[in-house]
Amino acid sequence: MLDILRVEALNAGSLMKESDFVHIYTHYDADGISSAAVIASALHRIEKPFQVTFLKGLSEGVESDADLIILSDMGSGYPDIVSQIDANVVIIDHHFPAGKIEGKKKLAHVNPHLAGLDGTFELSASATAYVVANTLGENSDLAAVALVGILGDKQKIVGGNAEVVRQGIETGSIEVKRGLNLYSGSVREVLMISTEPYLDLYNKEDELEEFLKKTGVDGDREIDDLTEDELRRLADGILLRLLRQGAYEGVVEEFTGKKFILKNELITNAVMFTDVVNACGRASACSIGFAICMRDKNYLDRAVNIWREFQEEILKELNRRKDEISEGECIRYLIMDNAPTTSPLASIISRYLFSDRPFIALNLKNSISKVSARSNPKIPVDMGEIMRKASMKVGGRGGGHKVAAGATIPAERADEFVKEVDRLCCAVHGS
Ligand SMILES: [Mn+2]
Repeated sequence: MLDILRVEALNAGSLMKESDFVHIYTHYDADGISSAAVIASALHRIEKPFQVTFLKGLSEGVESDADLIILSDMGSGYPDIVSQIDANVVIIDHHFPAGKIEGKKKLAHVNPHLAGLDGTFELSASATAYVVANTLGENSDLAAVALVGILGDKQKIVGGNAEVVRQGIETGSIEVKRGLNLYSGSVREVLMISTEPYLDLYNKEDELEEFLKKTGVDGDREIDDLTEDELRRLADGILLRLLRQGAYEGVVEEFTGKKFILKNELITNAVMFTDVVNACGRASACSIGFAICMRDKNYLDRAVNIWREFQEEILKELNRRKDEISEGECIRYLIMDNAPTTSPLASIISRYLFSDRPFIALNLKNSISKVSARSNPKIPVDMGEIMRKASMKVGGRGGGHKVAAGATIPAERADEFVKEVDRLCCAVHGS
């Protein structure tokens, strides 16, 4: 299936080979960081010098003396900006292309959408980068790094992604094991700090000890060393707790069954590696996330510390905010002032605490309010559509997917906005 990308990937590969110096611009999230690492590793192995810059978006602009600019996890949506770049350009992206690019010099545009593949769920930028990397040499071990982007973008392991993972398994860089998709570490620490699934055990020592006693699993044991029997009891305990908490049933599948082990990476637990890289990106420490994707041991401790602080910040914020959640007729909502983060909170609350209704979180900053909206497949509303309509009504902008959407609205019209979202959600329910 990935062969269909190969022609354009080969073009990208030859531009990389013929350049003297490469400047990679990439997105700051886990997919962007891991994509850059896949490309950079391949360049390093053919002794091609490179530099990496992390961006929130391409609108920040590109300025470089390099004779080859690589745009990864971005570029396809900005034909105007790309057309102005005065160097050879390689785009390695999986966002929907938004028009014709007139390159000033040579251009290779590797994007699953252009080859008839699904880039939304079935091929991440990192997996696309993996295809390009393998035109430069035997780089199949990088499938493990590509998996970080696949998981980070919450894509599915089907189609092209599945092919990348299969190659990783065949060549020994990825192993699939039966088990729970939890972080690695002591059982006690993992249960406390986990956000996927979120178990509401942070800073609740008595409850945690009670939970461990009931499940009969020693909290000091390493999760990765548990026997099948212990794992089963732990899984049962977690399931029961999730259902009592009000979690969406769909989350159960996500943490039971199989887990991916990355044999050659600094963090072998794939979900943990992904979350560490993601946390580095969100904490403006992209280069540390990049370094561990490049297997540089010197940065491992710092990366893990950033991740731990990031987790704790979310968990503390959840403990603070949980009681502030309000109810409308058909939705639940949370209005916050200058909160450090909105979207991880909204995801956790809607997935693990209140999954029966759509949920929106508003974060008021100065005159603007950022909105994160969440739903799940069991609720028959399209939050993307509702965000678009409701934000328009109050002079803002919004949109997104059915289950995850967002908006930016004028802060002084927040109450009116919440009422409109509630009304639109009720209208859907009623019909
Ligand atoms: Mn991506």
